[in-house]
Amino acid sequence: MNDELFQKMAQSILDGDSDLSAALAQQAIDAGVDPLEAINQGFVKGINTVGDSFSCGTAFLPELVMAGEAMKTAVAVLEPEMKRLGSQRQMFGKVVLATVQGDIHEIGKSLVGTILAASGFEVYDLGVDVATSRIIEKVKEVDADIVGLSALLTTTMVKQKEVIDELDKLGMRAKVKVMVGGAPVTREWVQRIEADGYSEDAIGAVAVAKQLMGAA
Ligand code: B1M
Repeated sequence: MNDELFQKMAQSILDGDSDLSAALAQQAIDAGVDPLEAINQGFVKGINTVGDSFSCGTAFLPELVMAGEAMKTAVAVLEPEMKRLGSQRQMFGKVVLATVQGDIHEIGKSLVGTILAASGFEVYDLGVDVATSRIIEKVKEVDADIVGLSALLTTTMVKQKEVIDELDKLGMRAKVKVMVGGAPVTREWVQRIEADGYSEDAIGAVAVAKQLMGAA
């Protein structure tokens, strides 16, 4: 039913057209389309195609940048609606969230943060390219229950392990659960670094976070 809208959404990302992606996001809200469905069935299809073209050498960095901007703009329009739909009183715990050091990919991490916040978690989003020391500092400051670490590059995944090792060294590992994610993260990697939880997507991240809090 919304196929045509979803196709236009994907195309707006392929074209790197932020004005259009924002307008289509608003159109989805006005039509009562679930914002997460709009992201997954529409905009994400576009960004994945751009990513594939980039890895084959048929798209270049400017296209990747413009597609990323168009995606970010669309998600920003949908964000208040996601929060509104998920708004609830029960609180599950505190999450410190970051994209690890050396990595500036923010869209997936921010989406995870928005959905967690809408699902009853108190989220402290430190942003992108965040040093391990800064993450640990924030965990101590807010007495976090969970640390959420996003990594989109095979070269930055090691920073997820660095945070776990540091928590271990400081004797905080038993108290603070670590959840990891990002496109290159696999179950095998999760086991290897002994993270407590992993999810492929934002909805799954909520289920995992609830499990880690013993609430699922
Ligand atoms: Co970059 N990039 N990028 N990029 N980029 C990838 C990741 C890449 C796979 C593209 C490719 O080659 N096919 C590739 C990585 C290869 C690798 O290491 N395996 C790549 C590369 C190489 C690079 C640069 C090195 C390019 C260059 O400069 N030569 C550079 C690195 C810069 C750096 O970080 N130091 C770079 C830069 C960029 C832009 C800045 C241009 C832009 C980001 C813009 C922004 O974020 N503001 C960008 C983009 C847009 C991408 C792709 C196309 C899309 C990423 C995205 O936003 N996806 C990406 C290819 C791809 O993934 N298809 C690519 C949509 C988002 C909703 O999904 O982020 O996967 P995702 O998040 C999901 C799940 O992974 C999961 O839930 C999210 C929601 O469903 N998830 C979690 C994520 N974090 C989680 C945390 C959790 C749980 C689940 O718990 C805590």
